[in-house]
Order: sequence, then C-alpha cells, then structure tokens
Amino acid sequence: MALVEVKVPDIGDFDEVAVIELLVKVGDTVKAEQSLITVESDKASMEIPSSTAGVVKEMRVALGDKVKEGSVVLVVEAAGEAAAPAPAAAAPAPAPAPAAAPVAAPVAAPAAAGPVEVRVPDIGDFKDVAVIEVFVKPGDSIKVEQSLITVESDKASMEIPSSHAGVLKELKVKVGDKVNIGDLLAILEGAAGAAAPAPAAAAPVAAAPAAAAVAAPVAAAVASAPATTPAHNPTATPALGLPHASPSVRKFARELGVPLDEVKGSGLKGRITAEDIQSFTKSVMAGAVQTKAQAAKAPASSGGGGSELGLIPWPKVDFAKFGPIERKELGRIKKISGANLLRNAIMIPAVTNHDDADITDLEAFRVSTNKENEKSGVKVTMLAFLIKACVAALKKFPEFNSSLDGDALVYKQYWHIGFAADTPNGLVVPVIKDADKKGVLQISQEMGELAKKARDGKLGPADMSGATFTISSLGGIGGRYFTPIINAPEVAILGVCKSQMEPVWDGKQFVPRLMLPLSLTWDHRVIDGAAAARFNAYLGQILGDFRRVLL
Ligand code: CAO
Repeated sequence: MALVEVKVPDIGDFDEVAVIELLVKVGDTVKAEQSLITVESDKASMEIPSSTAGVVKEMRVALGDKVKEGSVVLVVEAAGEAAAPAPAAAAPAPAPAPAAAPVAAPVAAPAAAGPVEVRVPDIGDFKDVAVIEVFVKPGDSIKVEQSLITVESDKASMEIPSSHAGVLKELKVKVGDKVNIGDLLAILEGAAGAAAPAPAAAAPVAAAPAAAAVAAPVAAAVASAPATTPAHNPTATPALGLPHASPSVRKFARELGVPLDEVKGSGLKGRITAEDIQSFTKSVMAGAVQTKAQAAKAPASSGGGGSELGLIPWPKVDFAKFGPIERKELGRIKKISGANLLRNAIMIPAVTNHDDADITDLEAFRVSTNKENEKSGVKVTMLAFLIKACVAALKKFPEFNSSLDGDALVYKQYWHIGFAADTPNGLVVPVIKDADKKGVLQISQEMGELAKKARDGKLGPADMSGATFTISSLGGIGGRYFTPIINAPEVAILGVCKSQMEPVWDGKQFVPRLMLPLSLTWDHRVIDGAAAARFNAYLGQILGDFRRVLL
C-alpha cells in the first residue's frame, strides 16, 4: 500500500500558521476529509483535513510548529480505493458565483460619505450559518476589519469583520439568526474607508479546497478576504470533546495561561467567551478553583497543605518524532495507586535503611516444615515468617505501628499487616488482619487466598483496608535493595529482596549463610534514624533465630 504525504492545502494567503492541536496520532485510522490538525494565526484558525483515507504512519508536525500551504502534515498508508490522493486544495471549489458581488459591493465604495451597508462576505459554500455571537451594538465606533459577529455551522465558525469604519447605526442581525453570503449585517454612518484587500476575494475562493468538510469552508472564508475575514473554526468539534472558542478568546486564554479545556462556556452551545476566561481567572486567583496543573502539583492532604511546590511543568514530548509509539490508557488500579503514591512520595519525609538478615536456619526450617506439611496443601512462605517477625518488631517499637494525626500520634493496639501483591492489573495491598493472633501456617494460607483474589481482581475494600504496616516482597523475583514508598497513613514499610548465599565472617572464618536483604522506609516525622536501625537489627535477630518471637 502506498505511503501518501498529506499536505496543508490552500489556506488563503496566510503565510505561516501555528499548529495548535493534533487531532490524530501515529497508528490512527483516518478517513478522507477527517480533520488532522488545527492551525491558527492571531485572527483565524482552521482544521486541516486528510486528503486520503488510511493509517497514520508518521506525524511530520508537532504542536507549535509553523506550517503553510504545501507543508507535509503527516504520512498516511493509503487504504486502497478510499484514498483521494489529490490534495484537497487541488480540487477546485465551486466558487459560489454570488460571492463576488456582495463582497465586492461594499468595497467598491471605499470612502462613502453616507450610510454604508456591511454585508456577509464570501464564506465559502456555507449556507444558513447561525449567528452565535454579536460583538457590537448601535452607537459603537467600528474600525475596518473589526469583528462584528461570529457565525457557526456544525463544523466551523468564523468571525465576520466590518468592511468599513464608522459608527454603527443599525445592527440587522441577532444571535440565533441564520445568514448567507450577501445578507445585510449592519449599517454604518460616517463610513471612512473600506478594507483594501477585500477585492482579492473572488480569486482565492476559486482555488480554495472545496471537498474537505471542515477545512474547506473555513479556508475558503479565509481566502475570500485575506486580511479582513478572520475566519476560524471552533478548533474542535464537540464530538472530539474540545472546547469551542473564537481565536480571539483562545489568544486571550493563551496570554493568561488559562487552560481552555477547563473553562465552562456560557455562550451558545457551551461556547467559551472572553467573560468566561475572566471569571475563570478570577476564581483561580481567589483560590476557589484549581486548574488540573495546580492540582497535579499539589497533592491533596488531610491537612489541605502542600499547594506551593512551585514545580516546573511536566515535560511535553512528541515521542512519535523520535520513533514509533503506542499509547495505552492507564488502568483503573494504576490511576488510583499512582495518585496515592505521588502524594505519599511528596508529603512524607521518608528515609530508607538497608540491612541484611541471616535466614539460613529459618529457610531450612521452612523447607522441612513444607515437607512435613506436604499433604495439607498449605505452603509456608518466607513472607509469612516475615509478617510474624514484623509483628514482634512492631510490638517492641510501637511508633512503627502508629499514624500521624495532626500533632498527635495514634498508636494502634492491633497488628494488621498489608502485603504488596503484583497482579496483571497493577499493584494491590491486601491485609492480613490480626497477624499477632495467627500462626505462620494460618498466615500462609490466608496470604495464598488473598493473593489469588488479588490476581482475579476480586479483592473488596475490606480486604485492603486497616493495615498498620506493609511489607513489599520482591523476594520471588530478584534484586538486592529498593526504596519502597510508605502506604499513608502508615509510617513505615519493609521492602524485601531475594535472599542469597554469601560469605559471612563468624569471627574465625567466612561461612556460607543465606542472607535476606531488608529495606525499611520510615517517616522521619515520627521515627528517628536510630530507632529505624534498631528496628532492622531486631528484625534481623528474630529472622536469625525465630525462637526470639516467643520471648
Ligand atoms: N528470597 C528468595 N526466594 C524467595 C523469597 C526471598 N526473599 N521470597 C520468596 N521466594 C521464593 C519462594 O520461596 C518461591 O520459591 P519456590 O516456588 O521455589 O517455593 C518463589 O520465590 C515465589 O514466591 P512467591 O512470590 O510466589 O511467594 P511470596 O510469598 O514470596 O509472595 C506475593 C507472594 C503475593 C507477595 C508475590 O507473589 C508478589 O506479588 N510479589 C510482588 C510484590 C510487589 O510487586 N512488590 C513491589 C511493590 S512496589 O512496586
């Protein structure tokens, strides 16, 4: 199948326009005439359609790039017959005959002394477009090229400028009216001059793309009066979920750094007006509203603080520029756990201590226990011993089993131990309740059941709540040490990696011992470094000789 370069068609005599939206990505299947990108000058914006149906193989433009007629937007692997390889611009527009007259009419009277009629210029082959905004009122002093109204079809919208300067005597349209080329819009008095470039209208219209559902009419409108018809598209159809706003409103929003997609439009069909931008800005300044970017920087906290991190924006990279990519939405669990992990990583002054525990004897005991219990079907895991050992350490160092509540510490008189479980859908943390009251066999059995439930996506909220301390074991996978993130409101977490035989000095010689790497992360607001070192050392002693649990 042929690779086809899709180029920017004739967009009037706009020199260079900026790419402000990418509506497709590599891998997307596009139809002929489907909008690919939105481009915008300071006065107009338009969507550029595909001349060809097929699969997008390569994006040749990125946000912010400047393009002009002939610039390659992307490369499409054409889908056989569906392809209409000729660029849209090459297809001659029907060049609506009536267009020339109305456009030319006001222009033909450059310095009218009496009242002057301002009419709808050539807006391509649009019919009965609705007036959705009126910018002026009788008595206003109007400049040449000043936008009077905005009209909109289902796919595009454009501002209609005044062909003359003067005082607005009468406005002949209102919001909701339908207008066509040549319709009378307004009567000006004391008109001082016409828009000079307008006579050029007739010619470019004939060359404008006609077939393209979105870009063509807009491009035609631009072309029809290059400097005087600030045509624009809402830059998004509602179907794409992008906001409706005129170019001037978009520019205004950009200047203030207002994210348009977060502003609720109060205009017709939810259109965003300049007033909407102003009131959004006021609300943000007053702290009544937070932008998504602010919210991302300021993780929610029980105390409500942490909003002034002053972080620079997240880097935005067009990865497709550097090679093929595939985009997949994060799963539900990842989205939820990601937000929690971010908050915990940012808000907790966490420190990690690494240590090793000699589990040579414990592992031998585990293996023999499993042999003895082979028939019971319950396999005793190292993690079950770790849970039991942690309960003993938590009892000896109660602040590790506490939670911060404002300026107070809540010491919990129960020992519920969470364990991180890797599932196809992401990380979950089921909880062994009352681990202090259970034996290693029972803990092993419950862990097996909870891990299965986790893998099957069947854990309920009760299975995952109430933990006072968490263990994250990568022992079955590998690695030496890592820095686990505390599961707030807990104040510590133990990371465990794969045990391995190591030469250990016993005072006389090196002996082979099975060493288990431990990584304890703790909240420095609650726990001191010395306590953390003692906790790890004690844990090591218990794992080294499990009889200590009984003491
Ligand atoms: N050192 C050496 N071997 C270990 C070990 C350790 N610390 N821990 C477990 N193993 C061995 C087990 O003995 C078992 O070996 P056999 O099959 O020969 O008996 C094998 O590794 C697999 O163990 P397991 O992972 O199935 O069982 P587990 O009890 O150790 O762990 C569970 C259960 C649910 C915690 C685990 O399956 C899991 O999901 N681990 C990942 C947790 C995780 O993702 N943590 C990271 C969180 S931060 O992103």
